Amino acid sequence: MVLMVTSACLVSMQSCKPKTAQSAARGDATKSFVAPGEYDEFYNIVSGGFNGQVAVYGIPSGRLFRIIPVFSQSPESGYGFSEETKPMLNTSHGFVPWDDQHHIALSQTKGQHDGRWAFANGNNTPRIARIDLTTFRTSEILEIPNSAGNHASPFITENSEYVVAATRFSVPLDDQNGDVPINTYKQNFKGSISFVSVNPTSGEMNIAFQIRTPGVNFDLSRAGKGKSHGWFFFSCYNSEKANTLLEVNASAKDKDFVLAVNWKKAEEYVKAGKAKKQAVKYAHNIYNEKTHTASSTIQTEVVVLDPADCPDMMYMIPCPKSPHGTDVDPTGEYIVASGKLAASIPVFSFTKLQKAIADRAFDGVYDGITVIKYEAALHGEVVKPGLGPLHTEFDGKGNAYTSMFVSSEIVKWRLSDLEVLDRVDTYYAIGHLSVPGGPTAKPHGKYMIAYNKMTKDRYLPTGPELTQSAQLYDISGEKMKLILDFPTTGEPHYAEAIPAALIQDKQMKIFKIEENTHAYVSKGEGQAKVERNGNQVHVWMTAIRSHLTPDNIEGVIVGDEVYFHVTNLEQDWDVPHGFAIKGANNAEILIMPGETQSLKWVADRTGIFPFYCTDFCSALHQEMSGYLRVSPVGSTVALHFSTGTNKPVVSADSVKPSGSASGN
Ligand code: RUQ
Ligand code: CUA
Repeated sequence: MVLMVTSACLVSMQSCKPKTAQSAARGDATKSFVAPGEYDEFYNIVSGGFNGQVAVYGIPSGRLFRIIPVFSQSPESGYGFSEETKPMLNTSHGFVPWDDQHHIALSQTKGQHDGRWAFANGNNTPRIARIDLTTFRTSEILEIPNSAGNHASPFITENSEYVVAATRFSVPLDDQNGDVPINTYKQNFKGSISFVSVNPTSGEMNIAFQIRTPGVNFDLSRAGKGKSHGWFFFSCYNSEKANTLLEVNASAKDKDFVLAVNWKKAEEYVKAGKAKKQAVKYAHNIYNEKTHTASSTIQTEVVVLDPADCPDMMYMIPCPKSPHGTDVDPTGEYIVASGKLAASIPVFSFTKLQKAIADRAFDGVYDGITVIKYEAALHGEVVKPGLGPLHTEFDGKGNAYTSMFVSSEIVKWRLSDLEVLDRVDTYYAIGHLSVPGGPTAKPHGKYMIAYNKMTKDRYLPTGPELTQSAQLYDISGEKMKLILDFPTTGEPHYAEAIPAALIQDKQMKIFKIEENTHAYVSKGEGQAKVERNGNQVHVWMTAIRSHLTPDNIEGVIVGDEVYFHVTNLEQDWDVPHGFAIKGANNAEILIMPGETQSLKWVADRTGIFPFYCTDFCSALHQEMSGYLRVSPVGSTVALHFSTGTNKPVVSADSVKPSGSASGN
């Protein structure tokens, strides 16, 4: 199949569809079969690409369990629509309800998955999110200043000391005048790498420091581990510093670079006071599971290291042709850099890199950064592996698996002697691949998942847009075997799978109502009420099978902003209630047991507006509803609420003009 790929394919970076696809493409699905009622072996946490969310699948079944709202509003749960969650999407640009989510990093302790958090990058408006794996909800979002295109992110160190964020686009720094001609790229555009610390107890993120870099494009990265712990490796392209037609102009040079950063040394420089304060603006958003409310704070300062002040902190390793993935093997010795246009895959040795630095085996300087001699750091090259290498994962048995976009295949090769051992087709044009635990010191192996960029004929067609194509392979034997196709949502890029046993027993089942400190909680129906404050009407509402309290509300006037603060009084697992009202300009809210969430609704006309529970919660779910009456401006209808009783008289005239809210 590889032989059929023409060089035209290679140059245009387009996938060439294998001719024999249908015959070779059938897998042994019995190995992915999980019987009804049985559990999967792994949770697969998958990036959502342009849907801005993160999805959770079971492996080996490929069943979809959950879409976790992260950077995009979700009308299904009310995330980003409810008053409590809107601050999660706040940025220095204001409310940004969408992003492009590419990479996942699961928290690690001693180089192994610890099942606490999943980190996710927002590519477009640079952000990193932290998802709590006990709630499968977004707990925190941190905006990254001095960045434009947070692509090389959020890769993590072996004890979750840091997640990183390196900018894809170099741009003038945030405190510079950015109003410069684009063709002054070489003078004015700079790169930046952020080291975001992770609090070992709470998980809270903070920008510990940034490093200013030459104005290249950072693509991907991996932390060192084991012997290379303390180092970070970033692939960069556009070392040409082109600002137009990058397709051609950023591929002019024979070699770009892998940037090796000694972050332990960077920490020392920060301690020694070498980092300079810079005025910036970025949002830090945290969701509090006790108040069930997010807060957003705008931060105004970062500290930045300039490599010119920090000798020996980083080195450039030459790397053929616009490297994409830079992946570190489980031992921490090998750094695999995949040049998208290269005919071979260079594998660097951490030991040799250290020796090259000690021996000063240098090859000049790139924009102030010492360049290591290519051969001095090289373990060797995988020769003719396939076309368009992108990403490499590892099985912990000394083997590496590299995705080949152009030749649509995965190539298995041996780290020690760089010999190609096996190859298998993907359908089609694979981007990322993922072995459970592949980026850790102890891969779980067994399976490998391909995330393909083209779907073509793999599924029933659905108009111009096809579903996304993921494929599962059994890698337990010598030969890789296709065992399942499963469609995915968004456009998955990277994913990480983790043994179910590490998280399934830690799941939060309910929020304790007695611990709910929401500003508008009602801890029982007796606390339900309606109050007016100017043109704002606040409704303290409760939900329990199968009624809402209050369920009759009158005295709302056209133009009022009504806030429904709904507390779900249930204390049983799997009994959410929803809340929706006719004409709402936002979404529903879905409220978990013990939780309070608020929906804002503006009365735009007179009339009766039904509201109801949206989640089929009981046999009498359809009865779980109520009515809100809106009267015209100047009306004398008093604010009134009730459940289960009617007011004696229901006419506007009979209600006292000064009547205040009253319940039953
Ligand atoms: S990328 S297909 Cu955005 Cu991770 Cu490589
Ligand atoms: Cu509550 Cu349906």
